[in-house]
Amino acid sequence: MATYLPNRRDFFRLAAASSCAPLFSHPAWAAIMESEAERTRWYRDAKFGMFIHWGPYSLASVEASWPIMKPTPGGITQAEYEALPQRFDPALFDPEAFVDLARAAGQKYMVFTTKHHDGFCMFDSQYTSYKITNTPYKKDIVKMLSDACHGDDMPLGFYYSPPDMHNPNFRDTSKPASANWEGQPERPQWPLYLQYMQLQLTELLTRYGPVALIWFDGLNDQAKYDGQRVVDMIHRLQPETLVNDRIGVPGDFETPEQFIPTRIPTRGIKISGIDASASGRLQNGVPAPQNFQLWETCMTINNTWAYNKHDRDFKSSGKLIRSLVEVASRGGNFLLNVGPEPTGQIQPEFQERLRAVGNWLTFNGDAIYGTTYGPVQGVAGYRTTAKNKSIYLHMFDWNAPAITVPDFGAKVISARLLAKGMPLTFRQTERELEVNLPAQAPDPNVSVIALETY
Ligand code: H79
Repeated sequence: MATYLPNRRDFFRLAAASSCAPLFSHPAWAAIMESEAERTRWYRDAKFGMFIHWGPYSLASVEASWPIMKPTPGGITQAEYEALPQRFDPALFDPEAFVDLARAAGQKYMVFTTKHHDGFCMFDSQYTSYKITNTPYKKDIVKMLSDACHGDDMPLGFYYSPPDMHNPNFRDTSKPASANWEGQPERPQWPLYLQYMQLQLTELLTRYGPVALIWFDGLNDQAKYDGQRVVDMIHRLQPETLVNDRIGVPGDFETPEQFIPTRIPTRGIKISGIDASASGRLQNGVPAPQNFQLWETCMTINNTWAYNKHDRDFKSSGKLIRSLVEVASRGGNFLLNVGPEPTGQIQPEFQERLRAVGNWLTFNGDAIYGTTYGPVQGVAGYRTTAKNKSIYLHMFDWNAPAITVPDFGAKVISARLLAKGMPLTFRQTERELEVNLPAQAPDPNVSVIALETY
């Protein structure tokens, strides 16, 4: 029988309330958990963000950076790739249109590629000439986007790649990037590269207002970046900035890429590739709040991070809605990527899908924002999220006349269809809850049933 454990929000509320003894008797524990919760609160509540991969690579309909790191026969040459900035001129770029689109999608934060592995900077760094202000466009795109985000209270995070194909202190740039793209920490120049990273991060953290998070993409052997020093520096400049887990130290959240873990991630157990397997069965464990590991799945809408006119393999809006629900049901965030066109616009296929997800969230957002993993896991046909005394059943299958839910240790006082506010009749025993369903699913994608409990 499933036991309903208080969710993480409940825990922090309990720990914070002076009239209430914390669940853990050691006062240091409660203090640590509480301060962690405060730093990550906005992020936990946000649940859904927009990832943006944009750079001169968008001109060539090729993936960001990888064409020079792992060239394919007949593909773009490194020389051609490196010449792309000379033509980059996204005249139709309107940063407010990006923010408006994220809002319409129901996305609560944005993460932008300030520098991908190719080393090209979308900001006006004074430490390199390989940057946006030396293109025909000339303007600092990171500044433009930061201003638009801050003007609309949209948290903005910076993707920053530690691997840097352009910097001669990262690798011997007289050789093709494919020969040494992993970097050369054994060379005497390496400390100069680490200094370059520190200087650029200082620019990013001092010139562009509050930075919601830094999203490192360290690839392999991340220990060479001296991550703790980098994180300490970030926190000296902006204590509130969250940091992901790809610079050799654990960070604030883990980042499964292109897959959704099949269990709720717990601390001390790295989310592994095993969770990516299509046959990976859902697991029904519900961790105690203090064991929960904060995490974020990043994912593309088609199969490429950068704009690619040939990649027409778009996920449907229904699939994206279910992915968001799946992620939220395990306590995670969903960072969904767009690769803007070289014109500066976001292609209609992405816009349509994002707006469809946003439309679903207009009616069902209560079951996503501010929630954490639900008390029933690993079952077929539906997913659960939880917030305070509400439990939400996200119906993937609709099997009228009733849905049966195993006991989750809380007494239900009401059930209703969330989007319509329509009350549903139910019956609860010690073993299970049975909610009666109308014949037709009210939503073609995911219909949500809200349960209020004592
Ligand atoms: O920035 C995005 C990717 O470029 C980067 N992380 C996200 C957020 C990334 N890091 N590692 N990987 C992607 C996985 C590497 C996949 C690869 Fe490939 C397989 C590289 C080369 C073969 C994908 C497929 C990229 C080129 C072909």
